[in-house]
Amino acid sequence: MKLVLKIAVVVCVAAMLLAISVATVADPNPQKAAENGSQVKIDNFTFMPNALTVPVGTTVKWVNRDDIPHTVVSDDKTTFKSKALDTDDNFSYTFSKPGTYSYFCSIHPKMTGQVVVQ
Ligand SMILES: [Cu+2]
Repeated sequence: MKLVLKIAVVVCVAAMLLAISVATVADPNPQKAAENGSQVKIDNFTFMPNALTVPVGTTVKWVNRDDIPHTVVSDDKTTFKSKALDTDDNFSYTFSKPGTYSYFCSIHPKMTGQVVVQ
């Protein structure tokens, strides 16, 4: 009877450790990918990367590395709309719904980019 109890405790502890290791292994990776892939640099009249694919819930940050001001405005002009970003200014928007979001710079409308949210 005592041995059965011991085995039950060992199995329980093993299951808990497995759950913890799965949680710690599974969690940081998507987060890290989101952090690395959620920034768009604006330089030389170009959004880089020009098309960005992110998971739902990602906050995308645009940073203006150009010497002149730019804006980040969604094609519908309502989903997101930054003020004029001076050099090194940034603008962030969190994409909570899947879809393809095209955007442009309202000062230089030929500057366009796209965020695909999956
Ligand atoms: Cu611009």
